[in-house]
Amino acid sequence: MPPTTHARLLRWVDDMATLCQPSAIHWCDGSEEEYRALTAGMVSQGMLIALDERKRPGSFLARTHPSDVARLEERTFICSANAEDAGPTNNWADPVQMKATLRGVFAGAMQGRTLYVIPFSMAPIGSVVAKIGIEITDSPYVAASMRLMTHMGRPALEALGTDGDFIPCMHSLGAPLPPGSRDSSWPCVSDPGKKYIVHFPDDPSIWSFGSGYGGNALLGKKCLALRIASRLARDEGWMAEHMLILHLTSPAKRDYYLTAAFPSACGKTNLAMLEPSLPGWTVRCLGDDIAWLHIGDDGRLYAVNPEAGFFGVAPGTSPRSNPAAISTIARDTIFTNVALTADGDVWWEGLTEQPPAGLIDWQGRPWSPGSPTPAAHPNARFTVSAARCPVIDRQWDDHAGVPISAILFGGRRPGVIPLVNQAFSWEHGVFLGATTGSETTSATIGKTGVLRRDPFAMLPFCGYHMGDYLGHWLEMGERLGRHAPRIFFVNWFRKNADGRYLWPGFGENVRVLKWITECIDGRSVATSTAIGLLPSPGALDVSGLSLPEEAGRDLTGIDVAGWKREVTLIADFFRTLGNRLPPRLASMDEELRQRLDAPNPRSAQAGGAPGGAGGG
Ligand code: OXD
Ligand code: MN
Repeated sequence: MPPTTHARLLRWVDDMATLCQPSAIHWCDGSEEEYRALTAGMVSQGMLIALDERKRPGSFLARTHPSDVARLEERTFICSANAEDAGPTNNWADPVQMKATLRGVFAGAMQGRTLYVIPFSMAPIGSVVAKIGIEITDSPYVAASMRLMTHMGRPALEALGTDGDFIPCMHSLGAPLPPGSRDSSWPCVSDPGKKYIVHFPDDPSIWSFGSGYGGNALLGKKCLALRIASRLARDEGWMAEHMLILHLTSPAKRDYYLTAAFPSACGKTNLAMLEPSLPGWTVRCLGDDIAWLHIGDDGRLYAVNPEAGFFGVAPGTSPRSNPAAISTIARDTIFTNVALTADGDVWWEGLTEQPPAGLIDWQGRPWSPGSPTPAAHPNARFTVSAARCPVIDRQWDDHAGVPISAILFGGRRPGVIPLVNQAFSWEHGVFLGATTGSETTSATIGKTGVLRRDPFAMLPFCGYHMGDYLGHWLEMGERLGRHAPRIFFVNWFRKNADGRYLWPGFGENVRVLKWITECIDGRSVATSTAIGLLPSPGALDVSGLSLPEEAGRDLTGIDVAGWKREVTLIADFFRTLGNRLPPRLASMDEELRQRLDAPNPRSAQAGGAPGGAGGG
């Protein structure tokens, strides 16, 4: 018996079951027993490997099919009624035709499998911003992961009541098991051209077919909490962003809540759990990937983490880069595509300097340091509940969220972009966010290390026209007025001519956060320049760091020639957004060009800088 009398939900599940022909239906309650049964079932079927109970209690390793290792932007569609509304940065398809195509590919897709019905809430159940989704899937890996990543199970179904609104999220691996056929350890559709990750923002609803991996399959995350939510947020007057949320406390015990938007695999998890190198400072984590931002009754901007867990990039995560993440994943974690050690534990590049002997790589092959490919896939992940994090903030699942005093943007930029730059105003901050560029990473299928514009780190996640999205940010600034958080741009990834990083990063990033708090508090620590407000000489606390002088100059100075090239690249990018680009952004690029042409772009600007610097 289904555990609900919600008529629309029952009708939808019935319709999907008739279409997909599963051999059984299981309504997930989110209990511990259910999680144990799901993982034990996968271990006996060979979909999961149980890790050594003493070394990594309650933890598992999944190895995906080699074709199913990352998000698939090429096969991600925004099917709004009008093609125009999806904009030039999204793939669009006609919603009526796409639904017909999808009904065709889903027909019989779950034969021989169990259909799981997963009720979940994005944001804590009962929060003013919470949205309830129901995911249907034939993947027990997805069902188990959704329990770690979302507020999943019976309470979400109860919150829905008998007629509440929900977002239908339909998922299948696309690998039916007709009688007599053998299952594989990672069923999926191996031809990327036959996978679909489809959003219908006007319904709203989501259909995903053929991939069992991460954001393609855990539909609460990128599909609901970013692509669908960004469109709802625009319509309803809030913001759904690709941002971490952190709580910083100074030695004087002042509290600051910050959000930061960096493209995928650019260190959001590391910053969210930072262990400060400066004494007296603490960081507590509220989220590492997504923030839902709304204006509270007091006019300030509040952030809620819609997720309940972390789906973090494993390679590079180490006791040095992120000690809190290492403790978080000490137990009760599902690892995907990492290497297996001879004693039943996990390993990935960067975890230790020397790889242990006897490794098995992510594809199940013996691996040694001479092997031609990495032991862990570069986009290997850990999936773990937020509650396991030793530095989780006590307010991380607060219904109202936390008041934000600064928003950071950033990307991987080996040249030009300084370590930190404060926007003159909210409007100028929107310009900085809009012009975010970053080298591509292995979080998505495709070439890595290529500079691409990734406005607000939302390029793969904005569920409507990017030009309208930028307009929405400008409007939110007008509504926030004097309560608007300060906006900063950071770049931990600046390199010298030999390709070496100039900034030590990780725990030392607190030095930049410290300067940011001084800006928030109105201390005069910044100098107005052509590009924004840069740390005044001596204002950035680099005590105890042995930074070469030219590193300091490159990190906090202006590469005028580089910026002039940047202005042209920005103009080229803005042109791709066509006539929906807010004109104010185009004029800000032109004003930047003029400021760079002025006699001294490195010092205070005579009349060039946009107003409203607000206490540099
Ligand atoms: C993620 C991503 O998984 O951005 O968070 O790709
Ligand atoms: Mn992300």
